Amino acid sequence: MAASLAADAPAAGPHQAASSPDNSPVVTKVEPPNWWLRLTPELMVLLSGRHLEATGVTCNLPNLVVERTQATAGGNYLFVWLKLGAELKSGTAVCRISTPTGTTSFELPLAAREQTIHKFQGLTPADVVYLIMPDRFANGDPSNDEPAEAPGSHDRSKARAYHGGDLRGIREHLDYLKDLGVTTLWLTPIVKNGVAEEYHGYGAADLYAVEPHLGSLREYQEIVAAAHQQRMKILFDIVPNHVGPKHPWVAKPPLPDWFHGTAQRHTNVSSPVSDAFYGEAEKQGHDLFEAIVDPHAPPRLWRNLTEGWFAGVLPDMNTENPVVAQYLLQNAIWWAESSGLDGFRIDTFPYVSRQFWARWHVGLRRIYPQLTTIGEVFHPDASVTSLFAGGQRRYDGIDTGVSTVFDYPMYFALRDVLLNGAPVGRLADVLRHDALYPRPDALVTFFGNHDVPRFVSAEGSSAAKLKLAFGLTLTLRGIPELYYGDEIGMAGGGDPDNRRDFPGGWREDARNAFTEDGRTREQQELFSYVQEILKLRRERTALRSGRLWHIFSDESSYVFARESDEERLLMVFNNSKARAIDLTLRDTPLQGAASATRLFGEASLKLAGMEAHIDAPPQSLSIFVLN
Ligand SMILES: [Ca+2]
Ligand SMILES: [Ca+2]
Repeated sequence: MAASLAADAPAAGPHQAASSPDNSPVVTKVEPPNWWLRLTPELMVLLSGRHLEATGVTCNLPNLVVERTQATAGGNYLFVWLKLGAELKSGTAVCRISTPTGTTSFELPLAAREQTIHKFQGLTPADVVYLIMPDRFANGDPSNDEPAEAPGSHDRSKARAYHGGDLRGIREHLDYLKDLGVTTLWLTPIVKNGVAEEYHGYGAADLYAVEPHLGSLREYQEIVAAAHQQRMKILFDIVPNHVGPKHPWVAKPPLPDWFHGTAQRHTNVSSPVSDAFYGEAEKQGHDLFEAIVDPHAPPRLWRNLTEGWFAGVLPDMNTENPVVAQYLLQNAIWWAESSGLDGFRIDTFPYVSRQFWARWHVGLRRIYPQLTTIGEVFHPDASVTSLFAGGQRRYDGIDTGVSTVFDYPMYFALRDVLLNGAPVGRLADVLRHDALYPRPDALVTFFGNHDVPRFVSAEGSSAAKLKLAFGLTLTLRGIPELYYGDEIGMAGGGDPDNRRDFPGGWREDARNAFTEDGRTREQQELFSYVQEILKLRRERTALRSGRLWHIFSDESSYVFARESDEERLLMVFNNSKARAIDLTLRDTPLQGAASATRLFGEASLKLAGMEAHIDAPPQSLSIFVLN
């Protein structure tokens, strides 16, 4: 493999050797940079450097055995597979590399695992996720705003430049998040990125380093520890599908088939067929994942989606290559073990083969059985999204292993109902598809994230509708996810306008919305509304884990119950003008209720035997407990 690549690309790497006084081997990078005892039986180390055509590799620690090696890309890389014996003791392994032109060595620190209690916790429906884009939340350390290696990268006046937010800034505001009532932070990717406009983190240039604008590995470890101390959890945003265009692998891949294609020759993520293929009248703005989960679709209909380069520019990892798969699995384990994180949000989930996910999850769960993984499947149809959920095998026999997926179908329905005047019955229609999911209660519900326009700025929106979006997301089944700043009604259009700085996160900001004094009256009203429902969620088991029952649904209203062992709650959502709703509780889990007490909102509810009379104010959500 190495020889053929060198022949294909004679101008690559080896020419650097001309500056070297001799052709002696050099190691410039070790991945992973360290590992742990009794974590995995084997470890694959990827060395970068020059003249690494090893004839032998030996390590100095007893019970650390070099199983095999493979030099590639004309000696620019050396893979070393190590067997870690059960008797191996902690210490720094020094491994000596012999080549025809000399010797060199690399070091691999091997440590005992730290205590695992209160780490790798995973999520439950009692959790509420808060999504933060670290560059845009709070600047805790102005000294890292423009790292020496990235001159000109920091400019708050430019929407696509780094703004200075960082990990320390988030850690310093954990009390704000605790006070709001969220339990789990999802930070967009923190790995080192390549260029000035990759403040968003989805263009990795080094999968084993923290982006210097955001801080250091130490600071990531500190924020996870601080969150755990506050009984909060942290989700790591991981992107096995691709790296960024500036990753050194792009110019010099470790293996000829490290990526799907090369920088010069690759396909792009696009569907070879139009939306009309499945009868859609017009472009719906999402990729045709239907073809990936369609038993009748030959590879021609989906291969571009799984092997094409995302956005035409993001180098697509060849996850079918077992060496690539091992690299990516080890990388996920390394971040987990290094930090104690509680789960992974998985980017671009459908764009990676289902077989890869199955194996990746088996490898991960062997070590971290509780860890939650959440797949991003950006699609409005539950018959599509549910097929990616783990814990089941359908026609292709593959269990992806992913704990759950985002509830994009509910996202689309919430926006359609609240903003576009779609019938409220759309909500019940989404919910009836829960039969397709192994764990519908763990679906991650949301009405906003960093990829869509802010809810309050979308056409047809209003402050009242934003409240309803919060109200429904926090009372329907699932694990809710909130997008930073929506709780104070932050505005913004499409990417990157939907990623504005949180007001008060920078010392020079005129207002500090992290404090009640710094919030405007409107911001405080909304903040209190969200805080109050989150408090109810903590107090009421039925809101967290209760079974959801439809009670009433039509064009403009949806009335639903949540039933736990302890209690029965009734939610009344009215999307139109003030109205009365008469309904019967006969043959529902609410049958036999003698009284109703309002916990939240302005509606009234009168019970007369099995019959209920509700007066619902315009555009409102109310919560009752029935006894
Ligand atoms: Ca900073
Ligand atoms: Ca892919």
